[in-house]
Amino acid sequence: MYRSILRQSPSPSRFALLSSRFASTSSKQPTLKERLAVLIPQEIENVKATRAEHGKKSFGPVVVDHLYGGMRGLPALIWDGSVLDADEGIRFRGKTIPECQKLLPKAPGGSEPLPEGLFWLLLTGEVPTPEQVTELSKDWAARAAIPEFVEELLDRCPPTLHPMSQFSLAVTALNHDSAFAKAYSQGISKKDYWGPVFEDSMDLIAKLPNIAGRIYSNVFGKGKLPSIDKAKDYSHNLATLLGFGDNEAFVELMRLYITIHSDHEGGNVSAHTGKLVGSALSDPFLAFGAALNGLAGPLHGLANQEVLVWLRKMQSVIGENASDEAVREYVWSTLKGGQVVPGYGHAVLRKTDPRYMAQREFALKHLPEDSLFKLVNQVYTIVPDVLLEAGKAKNPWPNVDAHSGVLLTHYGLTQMEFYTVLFGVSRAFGVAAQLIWDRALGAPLERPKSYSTASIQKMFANKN
Ligand code: FAM
Repeated sequence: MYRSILRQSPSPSRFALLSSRFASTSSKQPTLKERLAVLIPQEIENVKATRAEHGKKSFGPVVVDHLYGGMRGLPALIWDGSVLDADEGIRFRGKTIPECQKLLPKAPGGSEPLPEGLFWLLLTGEVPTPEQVTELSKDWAARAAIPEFVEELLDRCPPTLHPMSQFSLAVTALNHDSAFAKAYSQGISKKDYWGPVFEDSMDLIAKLPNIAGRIYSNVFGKGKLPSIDKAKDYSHNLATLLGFGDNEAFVELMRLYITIHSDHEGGNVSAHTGKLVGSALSDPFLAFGAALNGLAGPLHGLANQEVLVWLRKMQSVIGENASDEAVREYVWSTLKGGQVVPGYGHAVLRKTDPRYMAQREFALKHLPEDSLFKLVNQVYTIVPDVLLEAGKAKNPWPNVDAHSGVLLTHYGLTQMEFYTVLFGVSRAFGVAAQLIWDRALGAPLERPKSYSTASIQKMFANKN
């Protein structure tokens, strides 16, 4: 049976083999685009073979509750970049977060993976060489400038406009220079879509630090934006634009943060929105702008802001260094007020999110004595029991958002309204990778069927 190169986790020996092949055929290692150009025809054949063999097979029943229940768990999408297991958590192309931390190239002197490597992995299923990652850093730095009219657009936003609204506005406006939109209007053939979508995706990712930095500076009065350093990696430049480039621990945090927030399989609101909008052949800027609007919701990415708001409110009500009993009571009062406990629960996960654990490990290494970190730990020992006792949430354990704000606050990035922007910068990596593959594989317009309640009643009348 046909087996895709993309599904294989490259073993160290295979990786060595690939590297030596590159070395023997050319002194310059292939770029990401060159590598994709090789992989895409193979994957097209792989999908063809899979559909020919399994295309008419049933995937289990669709029940009426799926239609009313937010399609929870309904098998409906294909995305090879990452897969989420309810108990184990996310794997990027088959690799867990600790494996990515170990295998992906690092900055000199750094110990967290460079997100450039994660993007390469998401797109190709292969671990890039340090040289390939450096080339990607350089490529993104060269594409980083944003058009003057987008700068002006951001400068004219009132500081009271939420940073996520400003973010999506600016990203949508980048469509002005979309290579794909231009190529489409000039009659590009379907089989070539992925090329300009790749270029747009690279531009999109590259320009996000300048957009995020400008929003941060405008909204929180941080003054003139520094320039990016073309010799530095993506996370370093993002940190610089936020005013934290001299803090090596913060730069390391950004590398880890972007890596773990990049992708969470295809069905979450932001990833799915990007895919859906892209299926109409909207270019990557329009598709990702839409994804950002989904990420801005409090049940999704805005939860990282909500966690800090909730923790601070709790401290103002029960004081700092409160007893476990006082924290427990506060959690109950949140639930009794008809609100959710932000940062807890998940639509798929049924265990503590490994993204939470990766951030906890980082905190234990870099800020074990931080008082807010101690509060997060205290909350971790209390909330799951309360949620279990309340009996509604299917997953009482913390998700990624329960931890991220504490780390950012520790280094002085205390403006919680900005936190989801950083989530958005990271999520671009997954959405962009998915858009490139969707166009390469000719993914069709998405168009599921909706029903009315009356039609459901009629369909099942007199049937048990
Ligand atoms: N606090 C209180 N109630 C909760 C809860 C929480 N943390 N998590 C779930 N529930 C409730 C939920 O509201 C629902 O109540 P109703 O039956 O009254 O509607 C019930 O438990 C069953 O929900 P579920 O099946 O366990 O979860 P869902 O799949 O419907 O929703 C979440 C998943 C993430 C939206 C939900 O757990 C939640 O609201 N959590 C708090 C917000 C949050 O942290 N979101 C971030 C998720 C994160 F991973 C991300 O996307 N970035």
